[in-house]
Amino acid sequence: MSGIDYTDWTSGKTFAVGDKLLFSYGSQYHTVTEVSKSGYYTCSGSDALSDDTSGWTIVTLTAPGTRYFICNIPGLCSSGMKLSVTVAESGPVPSDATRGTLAPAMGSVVVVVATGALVTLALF
Ligand SMILES: [Cu+2]
Repeated sequence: MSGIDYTDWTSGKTFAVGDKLLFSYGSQYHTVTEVSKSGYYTCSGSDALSDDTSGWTIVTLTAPGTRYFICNIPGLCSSGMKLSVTVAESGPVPSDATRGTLAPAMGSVVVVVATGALVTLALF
């Protein structure tokens, strides 16, 4: 998908340590590539921290901080297929409602929050 701003879907959303991101997408068409902050802003997968094309990627948010994901298929990241998430320092766990939002497209990103609930965050 192009022309979709995935960042909009997650801006202002804070996640908790232990939450999981579950990306569901067409394996022939997209990748889930974790990159540095600069890779995120330049849409470069050359410094990839991890890369998956399986169509079903689960990322566990194990520590506080910001993590950056792009689609490494040429042209797609620059069309907005990128996602950053902020994981809160330990402290009050954000409510499930704070962590979820929804938008229509193909595939999905689902957040499995630490309380065990499933929250559809955005769609990939
Ligand atoms: Cu893509």
